[in-house]
Amino acid sequence: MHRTLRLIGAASGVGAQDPGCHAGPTALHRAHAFDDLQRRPDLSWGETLFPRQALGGRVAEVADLCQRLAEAVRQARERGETPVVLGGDHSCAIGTWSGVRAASPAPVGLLWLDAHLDSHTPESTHSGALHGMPLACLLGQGDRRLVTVGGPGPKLLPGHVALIGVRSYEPEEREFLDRLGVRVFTIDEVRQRGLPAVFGEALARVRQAPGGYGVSLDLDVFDPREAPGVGSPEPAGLSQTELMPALAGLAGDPALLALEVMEFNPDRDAGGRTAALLARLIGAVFPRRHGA
Ligand code: NNH
Ligand code: MN
Ligand code: MN
Ligand code: MN
Repeated sequence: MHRTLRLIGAASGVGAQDPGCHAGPTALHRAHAFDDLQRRPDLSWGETLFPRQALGGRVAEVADLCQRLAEAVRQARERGETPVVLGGDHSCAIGTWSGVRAASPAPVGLLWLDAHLDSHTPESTHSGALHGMPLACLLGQGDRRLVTVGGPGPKLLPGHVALIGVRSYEPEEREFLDRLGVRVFTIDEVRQRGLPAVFGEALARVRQAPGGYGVSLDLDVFDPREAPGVGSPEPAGLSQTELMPALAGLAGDPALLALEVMEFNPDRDAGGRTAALLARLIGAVFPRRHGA
């Protein structure tokens, strides 16, 4: 199938305790690892959105950025483009998937690849960090200003969501997801069954959504030895050898609506390895067609 890719930067750091991911999109735009991608005729780098110091504190700031991101993503989808959102801390997922949902006539699914669950509410969070809450917001729970970004919530239905690679979470967020019936594939389950089996099952679930599905990839799903440039490194993650073939299997799937790759922190990216991994990842999911 023919796609036109639209890269959109979301330069948020305010959603995390360590704000280093705010520099992610700008660093990628300049990175040599991105040169080949940016020469592709089927890809354009659209806007990079920066936070504005909104009156009302961090929630207002994240809500404002997500509102603008949702609008950019919705417009890209309505032009028939495939948005590829680059972060930025993971709180921006609220904007990406609210925008995808707004452009879709039917419910959409979401595959969430992350070391974490990102499913806290303001009541359950231990850290207070908003990048620990976006999935709960998309499922309709959390601060009203975030739940209603780009339209009324919930943006996702629990049966259309699956997480893979999880290995660090607090009990309250796990209880929240279990109560809703969201499927969580922990790294232990991946180790027992192998990634191909787990990935296939997760994909089958999110593909049940009638409107298509998206992928939200938090770079900390990878092992930090391979992807050191992330906001919150967690040991014992997935290897590229495991995850890249699974992601390459999505290439050409017309039901895939958008991709986001979040939590890139250039300050921690020794040798530019994570930027290079990210460029390869986009190329794997969206290979350039011959003659295109
Ligand atoms: N669960 C933790 C919190 O709520 C960690 C969130 N950090 C992430 N999420 N990087 O992907 O603060
Ligand atoms: Mn994470
Ligand atoms: Mn804690
Ligand atoms: Mn995350």
